[in-house]
Amino acid sequence: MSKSTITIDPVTRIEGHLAVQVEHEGGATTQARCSGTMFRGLEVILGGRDPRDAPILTQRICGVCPQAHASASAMALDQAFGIADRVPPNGALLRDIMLGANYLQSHILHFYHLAALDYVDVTAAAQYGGSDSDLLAIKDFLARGHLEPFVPRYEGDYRLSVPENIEAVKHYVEALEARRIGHELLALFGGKMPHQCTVNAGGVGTQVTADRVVSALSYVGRIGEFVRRCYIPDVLLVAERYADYAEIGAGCGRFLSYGGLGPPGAALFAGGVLEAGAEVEDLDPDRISEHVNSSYYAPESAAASPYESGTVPEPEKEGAYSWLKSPRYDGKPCEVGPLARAMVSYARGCEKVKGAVDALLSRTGLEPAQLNSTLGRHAARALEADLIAQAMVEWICALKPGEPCNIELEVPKSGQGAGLVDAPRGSLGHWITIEDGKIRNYQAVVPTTWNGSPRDSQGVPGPIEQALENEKINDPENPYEIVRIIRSFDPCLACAVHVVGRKGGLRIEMPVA
Ligand code: NFE
Ligand code: MG
Repeated sequence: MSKSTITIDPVTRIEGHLAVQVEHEGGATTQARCSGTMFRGLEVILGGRDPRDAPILTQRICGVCPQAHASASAMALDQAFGIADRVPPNGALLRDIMLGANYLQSHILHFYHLAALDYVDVTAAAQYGGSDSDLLAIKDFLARGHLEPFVPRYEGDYRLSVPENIEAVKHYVEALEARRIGHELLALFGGKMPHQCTVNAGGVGTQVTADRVVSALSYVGRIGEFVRRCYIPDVLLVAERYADYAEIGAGCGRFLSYGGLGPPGAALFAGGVLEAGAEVEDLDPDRISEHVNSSYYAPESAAASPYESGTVPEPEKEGAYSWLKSPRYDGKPCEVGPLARAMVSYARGCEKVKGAVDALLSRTGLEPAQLNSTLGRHAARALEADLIAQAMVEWICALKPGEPCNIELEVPKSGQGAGLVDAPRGSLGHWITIEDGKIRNYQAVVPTTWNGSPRDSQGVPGPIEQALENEKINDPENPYEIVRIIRSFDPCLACAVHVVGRKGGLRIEMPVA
């Protein structure tokens, strides 16, 4: 068989605009290229503004995970203002409770409304014979020929029985409600979601009251119940029927996590960098840099530190094929996200994560090494949703009604700060430099920028690119394996390329090696 190329542009059922080109030969993939196809440049908008605008504006990077940007931005300001140790416990807890609510709705969104449709045949609902109103609504929807958003899709590898597919479609509808509850929980303390209005430097501008605490416990209890009743069992069912996906889609094998979530000393996740077969290393943010060799940015957009890296677009740049930069740790690509958090936290002996991962391994019969796979990413995300729902009960109970949630502060003339948090899709850093009381430079290095990055200064592909290489392709006209691998990373391109061109996205040609 001769060498040819599969181009998927856009990749659907992810957030934002991603194109991939995968070369294949003899039924297996060889090289892959991932391209973020839109320039956004939120960092450019921040230059010259009052630093306190940053948590408000950076949330607009994304409507899926705005809370992660609010937390990262507020933490960068806390450090730059020299007040990081004065944020009141209520403020720190509220930031994590709001971020936790964002995680829960985001993970449920990803599995049910985006990725599960790769494994669940929604059209089975046409055969439903019962009286459940949700399923009858979907059946009616299908009967009227309204198949979007379920089709078009890559066909042909659905392995659940008709009753199992129908049950999963019921959960698809319930998942919409679970996500609504997640948004309401966040809005209890943030005023609204997406893009709440209370998180800023020094804490959170709201009040803890007994009635809000009680409401928050009720909301999180309902989402946790959905996770345990539906999400975990559905992921285990997919793991059983699609067991071969524990061998498909291994990434670069190097995992990075900033850790965090929860009070100091009792954080749910550990930070570190872990390379397969090696000891976990402490994370040193000074070893993070951004490369732009394959990105549509001028060379000054890369720097040894994100404090100095800029955002200067160069859309005609020779050899470039993506609007994503290439973040690297010690010059090497790293996978970030739920799987990376699980790997690093496990290696550090974090009790709760270890318990959950060990239970998963014994239940599924998977070997630890098989977690670095398409299935491993879905499983890690589901376990994490359960752990977060449980931990949030503790965080909510630790709130002290009537006590302060933020402090008075003054904007310094100059300062620098980094806010490093783990977002639903992985490690998120915001770096700010303040001069004359205004933002001189702002740089966000975002989870999907890590995972979806193009080739770096050494020509090394990014984690998703690596996951797509050397995989079997059953039918190049119907490359379901490729989209399953990509979606397991839960890419978000809005985050990853944080100025939308006046005429929208550029359609680009990727240079084929
Ligand atoms: Ni737009 Fe985000 C998360 C962040 S991912 S969803 O999670 O930060 O690149
Ligand atoms: Mg950036």
